[in-house]
Amino acid sequence: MLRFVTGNEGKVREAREYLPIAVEQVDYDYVEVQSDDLAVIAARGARESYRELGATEPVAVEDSGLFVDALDGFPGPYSAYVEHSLGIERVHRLVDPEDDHRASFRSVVAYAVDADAVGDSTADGTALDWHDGVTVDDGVAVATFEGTVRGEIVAPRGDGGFGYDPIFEHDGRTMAERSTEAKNAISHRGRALAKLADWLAAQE
Ligand code: ITT
Repeated sequence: MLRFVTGNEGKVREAREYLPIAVEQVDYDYVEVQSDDLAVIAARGARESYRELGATEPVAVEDSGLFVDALDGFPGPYSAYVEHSLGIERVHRLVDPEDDHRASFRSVVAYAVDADAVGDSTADGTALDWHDGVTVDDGVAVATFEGTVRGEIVAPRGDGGFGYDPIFEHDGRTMAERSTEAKNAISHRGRALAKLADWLAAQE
């Protein structure tokens, strides 16, 4: 069983669709450190959550964001704040129609587990094909898995998904115009979760 620490039900829905293990949503408010690096934010959150929840089961935290090329990566790590303050329609309007509309969605899933459970694979490096970084501290291993998808910022379309999905178009359709399954197959979170799923399979 995996305890997914998040207040975002959309993330949990996608994780349940993707991972081969049971996913329980835990609403714990970890400290989101200020960093331009999603991996740092997610890894710190996972480590703190694992410690504070007295976890006996692995814990996952995911940090994600929309990085708009023409806005030098804005809103990036501040995507949640900007979504709730400006709203996605205004983010779309921030991109000058004459400008490049390209953008990336990025996701980092950080997975915290008792270091003994992954001892061999982290020590001899066999897991390195799947995860993008691992830190072991005080008996807790935290592995991070990254995923990115490129697309374009467009006027809102579709009523599926969540967050910025209606203004992010990939391959002719916005993310909000796809089913969860179809979005997972190409999305930043789907790609990060796929790496985690491969890694979990290799642990068995
Ligand atoms: P947590 O409780 O997990 O932190 P959150 O929604 O605050 O949930 P983040 O801090 O990772 O999540 O912020 C990510 C922001 O990017 C937030 O505004 C999301 O709505 C948006 N976002 C992330 N993934 C997305 C996706 O797949 N589709 C649309 N918007 C997404």
